[in-house]
Order: sequence, then C-alpha cells, then structure tokens
Amino acid sequence: MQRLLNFFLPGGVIVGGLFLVLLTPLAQRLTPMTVDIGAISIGIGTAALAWRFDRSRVVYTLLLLLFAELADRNLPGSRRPVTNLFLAINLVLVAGLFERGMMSMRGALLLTLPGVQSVLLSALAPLPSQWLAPLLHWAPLPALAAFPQASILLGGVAIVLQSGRFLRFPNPVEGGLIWALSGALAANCLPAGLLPTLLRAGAALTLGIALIEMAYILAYRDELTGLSGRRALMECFRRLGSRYSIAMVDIDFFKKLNDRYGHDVGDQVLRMVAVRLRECSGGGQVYRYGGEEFCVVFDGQGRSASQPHLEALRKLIAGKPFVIRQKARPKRKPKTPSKGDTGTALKVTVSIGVAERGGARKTPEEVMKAADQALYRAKQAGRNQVCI
Ligand code: GH3
Ligand code: MG
Ligand code: MG
Repeated sequence: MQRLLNFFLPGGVIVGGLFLVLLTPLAQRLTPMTVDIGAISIGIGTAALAWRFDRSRVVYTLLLLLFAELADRNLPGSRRPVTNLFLAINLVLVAGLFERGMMSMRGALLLTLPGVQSVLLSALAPLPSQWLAPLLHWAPLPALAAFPQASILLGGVAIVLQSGRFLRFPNPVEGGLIWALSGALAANCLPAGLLPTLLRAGAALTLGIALIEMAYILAYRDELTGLSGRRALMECFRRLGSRYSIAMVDIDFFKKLNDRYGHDVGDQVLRMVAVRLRECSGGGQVYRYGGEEFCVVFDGQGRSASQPHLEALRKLIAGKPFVIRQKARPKRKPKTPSKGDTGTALKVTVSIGVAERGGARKTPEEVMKAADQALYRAKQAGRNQVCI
C-alpha cells in the first residue's frame, strides 16, 4: 500500500492534474510566457532541493530536461532524432547509475556530462547525424520504421531499469524518477511546442514534490521498521482530543535475544514485531518510541475500549513463532549450523502497559508516563501480559 502511494504520489497526481488543466478553459489562457515563468520557477526550486539533499541523479535529470528544452528551441527540427537518441542514452544512465552525491569529485564530474554532450551536439552541426545514421534508422520492427526505434527501445530500457530500482528502494524519489523519465521521453516524442514544455515542467515538479516527501519520511518515519517515529508521536500528541488512551509495548528479554543471535537477527525481529503491531485493530496508531519500545495511541477511546485490542495484539505476537531468515546464505551447508540459521523459529513476547487521560493525568506526556509504570508492573508480574 505504502509502495503504491510512493509511486502515485506525486507523479500520478501531477500527470492527472496536467491533463485536467489541458481539458479545461484554463488551457486557452496559457501563454508561452506564463508556461516559461512557471517552468523556470519549478526548475530552480527543484534544483535547489536536489542540491540540498545531495541527489545527483535528480540534478542530472533536471539538466536533461533543460537541455532537451533548449535543443527544441534552438536546433532545427531535423536534429530531433539525434537529440532523442542522446536523451534516451542519458535516461538509461540515470536509471542505472549509483547515487554518488554531488559533493564527491565523481558526482560533480558526472553532472558536467549533459552539458558536454549538448555543446558537442550543437557544435558538430551535421556530423553526428551521419555517424549515427545506422542507429537512427535501425528498425527491428518494420511496422514502426517511421519512429526512431533505438531511442524508443533505450527509453523503454530506462523505464524498466528505473522500475526495478523502485521495487528495490520503494521511496518517493525513485518512484518520482519513473514518472520524470517517462515525462522526458513523452515530451521528446511530441512536436516542439507548449505541450512538451508543460510535460518537462511536470516532470521537474514531480521530482521536487518527491524530494519534499522524502524529507518528510526521513524526519517522521523510523528507518528500520517503517513505522512512524518519535517525532510523529509528538505531533500526534498535539492533535489528541479530550479522550484517549496510550499504550507502551516492550519486547521481553530482547537484550538476551540480541546477545544470543546477534544484532542483525535482533533487527529482523524488530521489523517482524512492527509488522504484527501494524495489524492493531480498533484504530490504534503505532509508533516506534525507541529501541525495542513501541507506543500505541487510541484517539477517542478510553482504557477499557483499547485494552481488548492490545490483548489481541499481545496474543498475535506470542502466538506465532518468528522464523529468522539469514542474510547471506553460505554456499555449502556448514557441518554445524550457526546460531540464527535460516528457519530458526524464535518465540517472542511483548509486555504492554496502558493508561488513559483522566484525573490527575491531563497531558499525553503524563498519560504516557502512567502507561510506562503499567508496563513496569507487567514486567514485574512475569511479562507477556497487558497491565493497566
Ligand atoms: P525486558 O524484558 O525487561 O524488557 O528486557 P530487555 O532485555 O528487553 O530490556 P533492555 O531494555 O535491558 O534491553 C533492550 C535491548 O534492546 C538493549 C539493546 O541492545 C537492544 N536494542 C535497542 N535498540 C535496538 C535496535 O535498533 N536493534 C537491535 N538489534 N537491538 C536494539
Ligand atoms: Mg526496553
Ligand atoms: Mg525489553
């Protein structure tokens, strides 16, 4: 679900919005000047964000969009197949490159590449076309011989590569790059004019919003478990009404588990506990408070309403052993299996303390403190239980 959101927000929304604008009377009021001002502002804003977040592939894509636009405006239409081919090659580079950051020598050098290519392309007037003729007129699909097939194929390779990258790293920037690369390709398939400029501006805007979204995730989401983090919990406290309950969840004997199986297995267990906590019913919002402690907030519900949901959560975690996957499987089966081997089933339990707002406990911080005391009682009473 989160992956789908990372893909469609913001790219899908911007493309949808662009089509809507083009269908409404607003489209008639778009003049080349307003589009240019909009595109330049978006380009500068996104470039500043990409620079700040040290994302060289985003800057590279922005440069490609800029040079494709400049080529449309300054080179004769007959040069389009050549720029198309160069654009497609560079899109494959963006999708296949490792993120180097711009502060490194290699990263900085890399960013000069689109500029060098465009200078060469415009300086070597008709030469490249002759050199590239075999590639430009290469037509493995005779029915589509009119299209510059090499660039379409390379463009397709870039999109597939980038989609693979998004599956590995499902974050908004990688998702945004799929849309941006597609937008850059689509713009170059259209005749030069307002529409390709709008598409390129849309691609830059997608990247800009993706970077903002990424910053939000870095600030509010816990990297290991993917749950909302402590900062998000503090924000949630500000929004709570007059009736709520808060639970503190702590994994039992987690230090022992770490000591016995290692930190990596400990991390795996944390992730798996987080997956089960996410299934919390009754509207409980789950946060990673820190270490092996989690916090569940039930807005609008007192302790008696939230307790059964917490009990169900405790049972869910204790009921099914956690099967540990080892990170790197040895090629040959070792004679004596090491601790934490693939398939090891661990029984993990949690203790939970819950408290509600009321009486002397007026603020979320006070309620959380009471929940922490209840958690202590659960530990004292033998663990694997919910205490109030
Ligand atoms: P108790 O049942 O009383 O809660 O015992 P415990 O061992 O779970 O409690 P304690 O607070 O002593 O230990 C928590 C351990 O959690 C200590 C630390 O090594 C481990 N830990 C904290 N954060 C992480 C993490 O991000 N990854 C891993 N693998 N371990 C962590
Ligand atoms: Mg603890
Ligand atoms: Mg613990």
